[in-house]
Amino acid sequence: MSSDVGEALAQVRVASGLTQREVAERMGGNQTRVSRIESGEGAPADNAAFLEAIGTSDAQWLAQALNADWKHLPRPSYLHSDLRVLVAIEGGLDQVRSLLEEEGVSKVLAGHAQLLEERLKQAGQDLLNLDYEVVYVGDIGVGKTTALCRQAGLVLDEESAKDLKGMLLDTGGGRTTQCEVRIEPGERFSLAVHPVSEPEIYRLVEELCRGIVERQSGEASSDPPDVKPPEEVERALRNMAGLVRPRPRKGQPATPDPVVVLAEQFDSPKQLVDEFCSRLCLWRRMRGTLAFDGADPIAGRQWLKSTFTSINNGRHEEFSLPARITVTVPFSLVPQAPQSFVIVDTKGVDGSAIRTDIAAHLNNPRALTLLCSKWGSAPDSTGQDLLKHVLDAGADPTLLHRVAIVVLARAGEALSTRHDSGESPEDVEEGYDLKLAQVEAQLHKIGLPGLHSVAFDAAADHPQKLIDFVLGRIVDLRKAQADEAFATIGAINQMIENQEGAETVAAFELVSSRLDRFANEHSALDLAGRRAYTLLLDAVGVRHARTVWATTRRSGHFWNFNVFQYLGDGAATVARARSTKVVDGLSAIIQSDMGDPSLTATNGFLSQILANMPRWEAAFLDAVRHEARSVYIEPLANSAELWDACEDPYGRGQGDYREGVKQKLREWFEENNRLHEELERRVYRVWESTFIAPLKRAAGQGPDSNGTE
Ligand SMILES: Nc1nc2c(ncn2[C@@H]2O[C@H](COP(=O)(O)OP(=O)(O)O)[C@@H](O)[C@H]2O)c(=O)[nH]1
Ligand SMILES: [Mg+2]
Repeated sequence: MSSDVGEALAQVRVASGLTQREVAERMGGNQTRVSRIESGEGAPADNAAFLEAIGTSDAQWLAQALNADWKHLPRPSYLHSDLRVLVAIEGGLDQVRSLLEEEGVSKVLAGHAQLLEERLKQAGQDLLNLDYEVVYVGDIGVGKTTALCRQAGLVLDEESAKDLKGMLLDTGGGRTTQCEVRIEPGERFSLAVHPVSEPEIYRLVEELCRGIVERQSGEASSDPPDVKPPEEVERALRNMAGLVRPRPRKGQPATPDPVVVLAEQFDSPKQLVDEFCSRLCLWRRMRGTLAFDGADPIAGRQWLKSTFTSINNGRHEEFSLPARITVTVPFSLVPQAPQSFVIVDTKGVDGSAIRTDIAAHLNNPRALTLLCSKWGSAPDSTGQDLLKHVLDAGADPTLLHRVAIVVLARAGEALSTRHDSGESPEDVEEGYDLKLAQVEAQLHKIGLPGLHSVAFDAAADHPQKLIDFVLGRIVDLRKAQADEAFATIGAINQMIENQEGAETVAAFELVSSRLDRFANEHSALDLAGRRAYTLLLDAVGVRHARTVWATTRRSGHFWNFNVFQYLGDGAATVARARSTKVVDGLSAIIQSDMGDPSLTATNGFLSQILANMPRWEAAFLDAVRHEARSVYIEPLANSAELWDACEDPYGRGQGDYREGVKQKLREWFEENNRLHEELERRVYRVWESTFIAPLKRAAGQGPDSNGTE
């Protein structure tokens, strides 16, 4: 027996309110026997007798868990917080498997049973897993890092935390966090840094130097183009190169910028860039990890704070410019929760949240994304645009369970909100309620009702408020998964109970043949209404010109504007317009069958098909996204001529720069229409494999379970 048995048995007894002696009496034995059972040394029969003596529903569930074979799901810990759901799922999987293995089960029934089995297995795996990520997303300077440090206890101590000074990660007046930071619980305080690539560092230095030279030289216009890298990157690079701008001192003459002084010594910008790069001493900055080797937890926190800040600012001589930092801390990030949490601090949104890193978090089924908003503008347009974008290009039915809004309040803001009447709220709580009602109304207006939101002031509110909110979202998410699992189990039971009746068989046959006919009629999609690249061209037209330029310099791969992501999402958006029509048509047929009294026996199954359709559609759209990227990435990223032609006119005052880029890209896509055709072929193929084939299988018309026709 495994070591968690005893602990689980003891827990059940404690929850029942019985003492060891009382249980011993009920069992007709002595207390020593009970205490042996609770230390996990009891034989299976002892454990069963112990649980029977206790007799609560928890005891019954644990008895079932101990009895189960766990043939379908890996055996969970007997301390698992969702043990009873998992026991029920394992039982449901057992039933559906035996049905499938029965002699002479009809192909139609087998198809249905397989769909139910897949759904239930997935639910079991989702619920078994207790690992979650909490991801903070929002504009630069809204207070993401501060809020997450409060939530996860990443502070020096409570006192300094209340002054917002003692955060273990770097916080500041915006433009502070250099890169994505992932915080994980582990053995000890440590840091792992994944650096920015050398070619990218070189490009950044080039941009930094060009910005300075153009500002200095008389030939630049009064309004030189913006070519500087972001402030936080410039700060880190200057620190790394020992070329820090001097602090202005009152009453003293201004000291010149050392990069300007350096520039004057060279004839060409290239020489300046080379000098800057050589001063970075990248060859010395090869370290990837660093750990605190002391034992004192307070010293460990201080070490983390100062080491993190120095790496984040380029002041640690062994580390290069970070592209991603992983922080490990020797404590749980949400203490007392049954789940285990990793926290992710994303880089502040600069222009648009439509970024590959943020998209990856949103698509992660284990991640809860918190869209952080300023008080005054909540829900920030950043979050609204992001949600609209992903909803247009995807169909993940669980996405909105995994996103929530956090309104970050600052001193006095709660009381500044006004009732419709124009009156001020009486206290902070009322101010919060008013604001959240406004947020909800706005979300309703853009078609996102039901999204959860919370208001939090890192300086004044107890962190428990934010912790409870996060845990509440995870509880909701898991509850929705458990409810779905029970609905699937219900459908399995209904199918098994009715499988023999002649009427039922006829009803299933009829429903199946309709589904199959529908699948055959829709195995080819309608023609695409738009081109996949339209979304990209639209974005080029509205993103900041510097951002567009930066991506042309990186052949489309800029972290803040990734051309291939837009192509993928663009293709998915076009595909979604086509698949939605089919999904709607199928839903209508299923709903009408569900209203037919002669088909009642199939209702459980049909509602499972309805619930599963968004998953098939989401898989289709993911596949399309992937195919679009793979079709375009090679030819487009390697079109050096195109990218040069796009990069070159920047800052030369030749009309609207972005319009020019848009035009050149459009021409390229039109010249390469064969890529569009290739993508279309692949879209047809993935539609067939991700939507039509599983529908036919569920209708009992596909290849059967062992793969033979
Ligand atoms: N007064 C006040 N300042 C805050 C609060 N939260 C964050 N700040 C300050 O706002 C600045 C930006 O915060 P930071 O967490 O670095 O923002 P980020 O860029 O979103 O990570 C810092 O100077 C914080 O101290 C708050 O609740 N109240
Ligand atoms: Mg930050």
